[in-house]
Amino acid sequence: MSDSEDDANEKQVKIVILGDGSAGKTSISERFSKDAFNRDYNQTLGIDYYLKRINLTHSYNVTLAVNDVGGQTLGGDMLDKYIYGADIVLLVYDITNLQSFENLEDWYSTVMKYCAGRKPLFALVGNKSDLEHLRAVKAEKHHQFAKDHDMLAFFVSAKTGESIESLFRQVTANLMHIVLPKSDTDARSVITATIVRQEPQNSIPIKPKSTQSNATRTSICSLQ
Ligand code: G3D
Ligand code: MG
Repeated sequence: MSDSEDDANEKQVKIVILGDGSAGKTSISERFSKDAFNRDYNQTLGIDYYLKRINLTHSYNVTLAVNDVGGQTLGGDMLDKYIYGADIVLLVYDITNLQSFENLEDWYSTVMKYCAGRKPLFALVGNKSDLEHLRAVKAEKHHQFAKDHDMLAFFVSAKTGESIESLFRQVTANLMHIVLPKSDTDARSVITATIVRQEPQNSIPIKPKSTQSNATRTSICSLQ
């Protein structure tokens, strides 16, 4: 997270999206950045990069640098570079694919290995919630994983757009210690919020301990 010296209310946040191939990382990135869902995706090779500026409060703007990492890069040479400096990591799985959920343990430990000195804010993202009838991962498992790893937890659908905007707004607000009102669901309009110094309450389903006192979070991610 970097502060602009010209405008203290302008921030840039690096978000890295990880998870197995076909979990929906590119679809989530495209839905958020372009409000589009494309059925004809090619497999992401390496990384795709999106920039989107959001308005968290009437005077508080954040530019999100969304890094969509190809699923085939777990264990790849470049993954440490992609993760470097991440403020937020979204761990995405497909709720109809149990293996994609179980592999998140490896994704999580890989990020932790590369960011030993500075844990980013993590969020667990169960994608394809429009396919509820095909669900292979129980919601309890989803919440338990998030609790065990001190993560925020979300269910979204890149296809319908459900909770996509809300996901990005909430993780960013949490990183910034901004409490968004409950009415801030998929909001595209100006949002009123209060900047607080202490831990946000009630607006986030699961609160990571790691973000409880990260006002002094550094922007250094040590590589090994
Ligand atoms: P990836 O970037 O994680 O590899 P993609 O995943 O975004 O390329 O998506 C993989 C497949 O899942 C794509 O279908 C895409 O259309 C589909 N998909 C992504 N998100 C959703 C969702 O929310 N709901 C549903 N129903 N499908 C989704 P194809 O057929 O191209 O493989
Ligand atoms: Mg992709």
